[in-house]
Amino acid sequence: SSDLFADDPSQPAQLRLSSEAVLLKGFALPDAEALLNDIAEITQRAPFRHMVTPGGKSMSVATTSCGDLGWVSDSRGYRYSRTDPQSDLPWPATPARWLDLAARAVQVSGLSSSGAPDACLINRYVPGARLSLHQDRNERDFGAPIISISLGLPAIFLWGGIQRADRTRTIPLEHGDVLLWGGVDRLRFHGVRPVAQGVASARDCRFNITMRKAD
Ligand code: MD3
Ligand code: FE
Repeated sequence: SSDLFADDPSQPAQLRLSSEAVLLKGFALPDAEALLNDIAEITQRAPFRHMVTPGGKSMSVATTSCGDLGWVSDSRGYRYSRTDPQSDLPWPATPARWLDLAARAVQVSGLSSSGAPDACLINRYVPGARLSLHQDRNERDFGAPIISISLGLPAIFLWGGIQRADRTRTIPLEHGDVLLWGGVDRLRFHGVRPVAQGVASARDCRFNITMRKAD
């Protein structure tokens, strides 16, 4: 990977992980407090919950959504839904600042995009929570990159290949990092190692926002 702005300390590091995956270190830092406030507001109407996988296991990561489409899982499988199954109400609207941040990140990354995200999944990791290796393949539109924003406690991200058995790279993700991936990198297996406890007085959990064009 190469640091495209290595000579310019005023620019955040931009690391190309592969041909269509880009990590923007600290890109969301100026918006981080506002993003956390937005999450607190969204989760008053659509609380975090532990979805059950089709295999019948409750996820250690708690999830909720905002936008036209929310990601849901139950015994029938994974899918996108226009309503929150807990309330039968539409998901809260995506804050304008999130869409603005997504558009700026796409522009800086240089990745091509078929349109704005319509689905925002919010994941909450308490210490010990993890996300096992998986592919994201429930979206109909593979022409737009997924944009992920990491907030709170750091985590080790696992970045694999197109086959589950392909070897994985480990990538540290920190508060304020933005990761984008699309195209040929869209179907890579990926996961998150169990999140470690923070040091005293630091944040007590990790949040990840993923914005996708699902429809
Ligand atoms: C997908 N979330 O919600 S996002 C998920 O940190 C999810 O909460 C993780 O995987 C999280 O489905 C990771 C970042 C990410 C990075 C690279 C990928 C997802 C990726 C590469 C290919 C496919
Ligand atoms: Fe994923």
